[in-house]
Amino acid sequence: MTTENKNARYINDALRAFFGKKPTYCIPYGNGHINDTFLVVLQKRYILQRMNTSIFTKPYELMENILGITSHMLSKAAMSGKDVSRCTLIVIPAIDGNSVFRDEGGNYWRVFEFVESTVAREKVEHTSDFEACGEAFGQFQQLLSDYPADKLHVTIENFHNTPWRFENLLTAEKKNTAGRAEEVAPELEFAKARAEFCKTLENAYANGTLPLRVTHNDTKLNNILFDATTGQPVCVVDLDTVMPGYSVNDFGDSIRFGANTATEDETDLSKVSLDLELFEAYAKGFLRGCNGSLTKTELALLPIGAIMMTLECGMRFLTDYLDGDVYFKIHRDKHNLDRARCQFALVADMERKLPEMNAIIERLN
Ligand code: ADP
Ligand code: GN1
Ligand code: MG
Repeated sequence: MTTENKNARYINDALRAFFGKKPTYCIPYGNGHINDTFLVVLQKRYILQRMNTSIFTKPYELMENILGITSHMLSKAAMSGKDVSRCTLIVIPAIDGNSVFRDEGGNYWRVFEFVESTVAREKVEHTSDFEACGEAFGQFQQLLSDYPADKLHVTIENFHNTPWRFENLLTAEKKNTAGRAEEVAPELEFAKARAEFCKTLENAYANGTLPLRVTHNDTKLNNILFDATTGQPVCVVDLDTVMPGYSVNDFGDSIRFGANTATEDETDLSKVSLDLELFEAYAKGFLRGCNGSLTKTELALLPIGAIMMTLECGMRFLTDYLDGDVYFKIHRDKHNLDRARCQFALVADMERKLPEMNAIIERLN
């Protein structure tokens, strides 16, 4: 059987396991870099995902996290009289009651309710929407502030351990699996010049000044769904990496993606820069959402979080390019290299604008 035929059979098996029948249609959906996502239409719409188990190696533990987090958020929403139908992901179990289905090829599948009347965005359209997005991610962190962190499984070890990501890059350079190390010498130099900077947050954690919180850890714009009519954020999705982490990284990753004047994979680097107006709008919303819970150190480190997440993400794209594109989905030749270059160009601009970022945060406090 061809790979295509096999895949079609696995999808059909998954659909049967969750719905017991063939849907009207089932098509690839969204722009995630990790899982295979499908929109399934029966009487209602659903999201079917083939989980990426080379990355998330313990799918049952992962789903235990998601069930725990979502029921925590649902009960809080219910208590505050909010619309519970769209406030978080809702897991649909398979017919046998399990939250995960394993097909004969060893693929793991899951289903969520489709969050209706929403859109995902790849680019900020209005400054005020980005402020609302900051508030939503801040609130997300607040909602989980009383979630027992020891109940959470670590789904990816060292996910935002930037010094570890830096070491991984050096290992990838040494191994030179895809024979691309020479080609990326300038990018490697760029990262190496920031080896000490990479340790900033880990050092602050080690000396007790930066707290661990339950954080989302993947706060890019397309992991939040906006109401199709009002444009307001309604639901934070992609809960696979909810783990103990630093609030400044949740702030930083949103800035990396959403406050870039270009897209994440822009090849014309003259278009890449940090939009300070968007930075300020997001910061305003995030601080409101966090509702005064951030410590002085966290507040002071927000701009560093933005630089750190952009540098770390650039290093991860570069590592993957050196490894032969085995982690992030790519859609063209050198896609990971383009993404890495774009992140590094943004880091350089953020470094230039650090005094302005600091002044904004001081002003907002
Ligand atoms: P990945 O881990 O690959 O990024 P995501 O879980 O983020 O996968 O899903 C990919 C995209 O699918 C999201 O960016 C979002 O646009 C869309 N999506 C995910 N879950 C839902 C849902 N329950 N309802 C509507 N859209 C969704
Ligand atoms: C991945 O899953 P997705 O596409 O929302 C990645 C993030 C990166 C991001 C870069 C589990 O996010 O860490 O910042 O790509 N997710 C994982 O766009 O590695
Ligand atoms: Mg995603």
